[in-house]
Amino acid sequence: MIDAGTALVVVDVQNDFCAGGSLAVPGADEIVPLVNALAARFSTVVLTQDWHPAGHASFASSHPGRAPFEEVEMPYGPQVLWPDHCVQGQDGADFHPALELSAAQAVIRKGFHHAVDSYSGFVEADGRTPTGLAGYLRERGVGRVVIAGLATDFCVNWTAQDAVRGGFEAIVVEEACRAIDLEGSLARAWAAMTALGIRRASMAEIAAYSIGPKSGLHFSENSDAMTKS
Ligand code: VGL
Ligand code: ZN
Repeated sequence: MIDAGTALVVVDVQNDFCAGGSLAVPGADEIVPLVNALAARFSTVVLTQDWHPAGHASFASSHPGRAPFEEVEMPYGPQVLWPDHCVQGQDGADFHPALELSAAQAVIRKGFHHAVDSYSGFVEADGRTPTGLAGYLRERGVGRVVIAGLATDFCVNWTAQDAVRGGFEAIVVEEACRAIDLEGSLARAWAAMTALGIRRASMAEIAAYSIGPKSGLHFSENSDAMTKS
């Protein structure tokens, strides 16, 4: 098992982002078995859940004359408008039925303030309202997060960036994520994450870490591979 000081954060693997959902991310269902395999290696597992009230400000339907995927200016900055998705209590907001994360210890809901979106699992889009995830992890002795889920260029990206801003080391398992990729957003997301020192690890690299806690394993400086020392 990977040491308890390294948490797996599974971002938004919810029906509306998967096949048949209102904001389906291409290939999203393919990551479910990978996320399940990852989770089996971590003793600390946390999920985020996009959790919007009906009529949320991020929904195009809340902006007369606007269409999904257009951008508007909000008091906190630019906001992409989305199809209605992940409405509190509806099936679309449920986790994918094949996700086997019953051992996960916390679910952090986000995006529940009517007028403010939250791609990040740590801080809302106003840039200052915390979700509580940083405190939860810190209080549990977590210093490093490994992130998988949906969507690479939105919620995974902002969650990873805010992890670093919050003082955590962050690693993204690229194979266990899928992107929306709106007008180059995926390339921009990777550029921003890389600039912040966020590394990518493959499933194989995570598997190679399964050699017991405090094994002296570290992430190499010169590549994004985890290596044993
Ligand atoms: C997400 C768009 C809107 C995500 C959430 O999980 O990446 N994207 N809400
Ligand atoms: Zn959302």
